[in-house]
Amino acid sequence: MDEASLSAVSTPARIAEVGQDFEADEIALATRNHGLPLEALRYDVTPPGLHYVLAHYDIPDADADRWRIRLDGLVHEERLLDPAALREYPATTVRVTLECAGNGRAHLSPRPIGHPWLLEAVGTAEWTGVPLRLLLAEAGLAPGAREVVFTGADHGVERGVEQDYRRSLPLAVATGEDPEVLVAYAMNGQPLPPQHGFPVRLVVPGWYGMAHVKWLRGITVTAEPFTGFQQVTAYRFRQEPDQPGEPVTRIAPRALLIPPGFPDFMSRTRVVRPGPVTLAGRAWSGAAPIALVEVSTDGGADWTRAELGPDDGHRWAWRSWHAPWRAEPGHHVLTVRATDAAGQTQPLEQPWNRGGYGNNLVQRVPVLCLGEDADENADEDTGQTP
Ligand SMILES: Nc1nc2c(c(=O)[nH]1)N[C@H]1C(S)=C(S)[C@@H](COP(=O)(O)O)O[C@H]1N2
Ligand SMILES: [Mo]
Repeated sequence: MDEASLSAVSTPARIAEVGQDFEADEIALATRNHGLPLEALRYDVTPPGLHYVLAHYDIPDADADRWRIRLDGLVHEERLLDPAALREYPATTVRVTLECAGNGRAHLSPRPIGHPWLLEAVGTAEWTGVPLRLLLAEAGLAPGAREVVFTGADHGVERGVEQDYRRSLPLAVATGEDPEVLVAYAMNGQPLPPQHGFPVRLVVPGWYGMAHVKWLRGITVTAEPFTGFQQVTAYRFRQEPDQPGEPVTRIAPRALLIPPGFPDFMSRTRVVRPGPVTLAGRAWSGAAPIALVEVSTDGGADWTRAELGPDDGHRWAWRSWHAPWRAEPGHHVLTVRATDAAGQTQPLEQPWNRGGYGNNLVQRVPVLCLGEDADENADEDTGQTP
């Protein structure tokens, strides 16, 4: 009899045929790992239960009293930290918009098979913890230190490779002050919920989700670049499978609409009544602050500048925006695009790669505006939007 092997239960990277239905394993991932209901874009800080969730494997069974984070490798003094010890340091709180690098993947054609996010893999939270650079400075970096590898307590198999969830950061990022990487133990002032990394996770403001290692149990300073699965196999921009690919790092600019009007249950198509409608939403970028948000109500032919909400100093969190629209009966496609201060603008054509990472194609929202006689208050703002 053949030796049992992991390849029997673990599938290689795949791209769906154009027009191919979603597979049962994609649907299973989508129900385990929920997205932000887009109407929750209305909150400056996402209520924790509405923040998107992604876990590659299982949520570990974590006991805070027995939890230890081993800080080792190229340091002068190895340390064993526990969550209570982290709370002895002065607390730092940062408001951060977190987005999965796979957000938008399910809209790609052809579709990379993976977590089938449409556009809802985003959320904003206030994370509290200790700056990583303080912990590294206390342990003392030894000569030759180049990267820092973070290990989560979750364990699984991916494309035949058994592994702990592990990611690294270059030393300059790990010890940086802008953004400042946090070893976080609280979300919105409460202990981390199990699904968001209880008891301790990493937070890397401005970077896509994969860098924010949850259930953190190891911090290792190394001399060599880390070559683990989540670093060199996953999270690379590739057109062909054999390319090394560029690493996925910071969040590309994106704007989303708070869905206007009301939805059809199954199609989720938005329905509005004729008259003034306030279009509103959020925009963010991990590279530079948001500089411009534009809205199109004719599918992308004409663009008008939206008004940005107040700059409240939360550099690493999304910014609100709004724009007036007078809805007329018929079918419309609303589109919104963000530009950041580094000059990056969302593309109108899909930026395709095999992993479906960093796809910040503009959002398109079909809207049906009902006929005049469907509404007796056509001249008033119908209050269907915030
Ligand atoms: N240990 C561990 N950390 C992890 C992951 C994981 O599977 N295991 N998933 C990463 C990915 S891909 C994303 S998008 C974010 C999601 O964070 P959230 O669930 O708190 O929104 O966690 C990251 N950190
Ligand atoms: Mo992710």
